[in-house]
Amino acid sequence: MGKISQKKLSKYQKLSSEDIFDVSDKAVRSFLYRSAEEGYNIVAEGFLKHQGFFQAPHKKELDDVDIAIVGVPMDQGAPHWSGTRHGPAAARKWSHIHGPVHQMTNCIPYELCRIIDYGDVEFTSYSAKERIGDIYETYTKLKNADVATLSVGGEHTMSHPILKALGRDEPVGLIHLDAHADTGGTPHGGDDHNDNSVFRKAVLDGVVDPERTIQIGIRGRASIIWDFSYDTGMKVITADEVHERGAKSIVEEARKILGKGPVYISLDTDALDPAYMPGTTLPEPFGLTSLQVRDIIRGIRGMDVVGADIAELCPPHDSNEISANLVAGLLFEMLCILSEARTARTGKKHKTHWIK
Ligand SMILES: [Mn+2]
Repeated sequence: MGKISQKKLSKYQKLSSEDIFDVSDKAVRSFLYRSAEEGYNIVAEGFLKHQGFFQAPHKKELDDVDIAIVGVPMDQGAPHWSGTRHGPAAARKWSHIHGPVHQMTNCIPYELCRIIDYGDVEFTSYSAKERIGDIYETYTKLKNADVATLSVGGEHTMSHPILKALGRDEPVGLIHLDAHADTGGTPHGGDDHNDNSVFRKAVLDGVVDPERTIQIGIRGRASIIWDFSYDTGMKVITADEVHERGAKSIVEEARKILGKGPVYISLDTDALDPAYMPGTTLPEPFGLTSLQVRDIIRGIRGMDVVGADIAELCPPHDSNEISANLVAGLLFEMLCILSEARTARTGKKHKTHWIK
């Protein structure tokens, strides 16, 4: 092979621009310039001006907000490893290297919705019961302000008070990815505050419709205690079934079961195999792959998603922070479909502004 010809080199030189954002897509280019002026740092290095989830502006006021990303550092309801209280901080840190443009759909959430990092739920007590009350109060405030939420735990106990606030006027359908169905009774000597009975409680409160619920990735020794799921008409898909059928077929079934109504997504990190997600409170082998989970979430695109969460990220047991990084990547997938669903629901697009 000889040298690259002068003709080709001049062609390449003409194509190369001095422009810092050498991007031909007009929408992407305009976002990159606008956000850079407002302090968003695409390189995500140094001391970031905006340290919220995905560099979203941090705000507590809820007027003019479409989506709040909220950390829930709840830790007391997980029976095995502790440490999920550190989940929101780890996911927030790793979120800075994800987004702002979806690589397949070109979705830019910040061009569709006014998104904020609301910070973490502020607890008023050390007691699990009181903390669950604090979560409920926070999400009631968000619901009253008509703000959709993307939440990061914290262990799965948090999803019950979130759903109680969110589903109070209209029950939601549920897409639940988890190793465990979390529809158990009340274990641990009658202690009612645990991550094992979250969705039984949500059904009994009338805020989740079990006939519009699909639980995906279920496996392990606890599988014998999920009668409530089957009895109430939830669709339970084991991890083995996902491996046999593939993500696409599972998504088709989920879309059929949930139909047109409001949808909530709840992802427990232990849905994933510990090989992909070591930083989880109760690792179960033979789980889903990162691509299966990503493809299932991508497949929810276009449904009326009104909220989503990821629970049980446990940084003290994370290896090389791969779990926090994966959680952040999956959160961005969720943020994209949540922003699109919000825009479809309200019929309005709003830009996120870092500076008023
Ligand atoms: Mn769970």
